[in-house]
Amino acid sequence: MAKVTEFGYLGIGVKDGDAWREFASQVVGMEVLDEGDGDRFYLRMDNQHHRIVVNLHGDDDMDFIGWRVAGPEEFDEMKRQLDAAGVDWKQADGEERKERMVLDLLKFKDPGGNPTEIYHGPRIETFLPFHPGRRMYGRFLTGTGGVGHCILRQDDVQKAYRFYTDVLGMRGSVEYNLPIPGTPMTASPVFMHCNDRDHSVAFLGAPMAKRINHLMIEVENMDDVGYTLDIVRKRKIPVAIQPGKHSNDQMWSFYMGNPSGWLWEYGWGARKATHQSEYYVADVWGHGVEATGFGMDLEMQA
Ligand code: MBD
Ligand code: FE
Repeated sequence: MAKVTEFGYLGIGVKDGDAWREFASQVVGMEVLDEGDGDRFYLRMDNQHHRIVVNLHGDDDMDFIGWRVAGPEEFDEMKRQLDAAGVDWKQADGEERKERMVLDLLKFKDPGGNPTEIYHGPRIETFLPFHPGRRMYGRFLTGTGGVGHCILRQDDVQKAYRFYTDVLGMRGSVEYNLPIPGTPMTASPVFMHCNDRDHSVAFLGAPMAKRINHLMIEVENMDDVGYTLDIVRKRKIPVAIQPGKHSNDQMWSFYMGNPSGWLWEYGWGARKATHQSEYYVADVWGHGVEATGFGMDLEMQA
């Protein structure tokens, strides 16, 4: 069975391109590449041409997510897996491959309706070292763990779980059972991994206003989390989740509102995927809810 190997890129649609340029480079530290046909710009995090495409005049939501496979054989095998699952996928043409800067590419929608792409062969530009948009102590931690992780909308989490395991070759499970205060209900989000990153995608199991709830990016040096938080506080950017440590990836992280009104999680120090299922009822420490309305209003403290 072919398996996806990393969450390799993300496309987002934005209304305020200038605000996004400023946010991505001066708040987050990414490198802005002003290429494209004037309808988009790119964000670089490492030696891959880009990790994020920012499409202008968008709807302030995710446009597409790209999952990498190892090479041409796995790419063909993935087509057979999609066919066997009855997925309506489309082979990209040369123009689309050029735009994504990959050797080959196909597109479909996941069970939640999220535009999803499988590709192999990203454009790696080691001759052009990553240059952060502002000062950083270290670098973004991508590598074999890909961009980071995100939470995507699914109407039926069980169906999504089956699709991401049986068709895309990922593994995962429910990792938290969190009591929802004032109700007899429990929130049971599902986390999926495809490499040593603890999770590359997760599903909340609760209604979501947007296709994406948050993108997590990781840095190599803990001081970059603090340095970024200081910038966020100085600029009065909303902090939806205060610094804290998750139980599953054991990462120090906080969540800030981006110019499109969804969240970016900024973290350091995650442990590697355990590759065995576990569940938790609380986070290790912190992660108190601060700014509400970003779809992350549930306290995760014991
Ligand atoms: C995460 O990265 C996360 O975003 C949540 C809500 C819980 C555990 C890990
Ligand atoms: Fe997260």
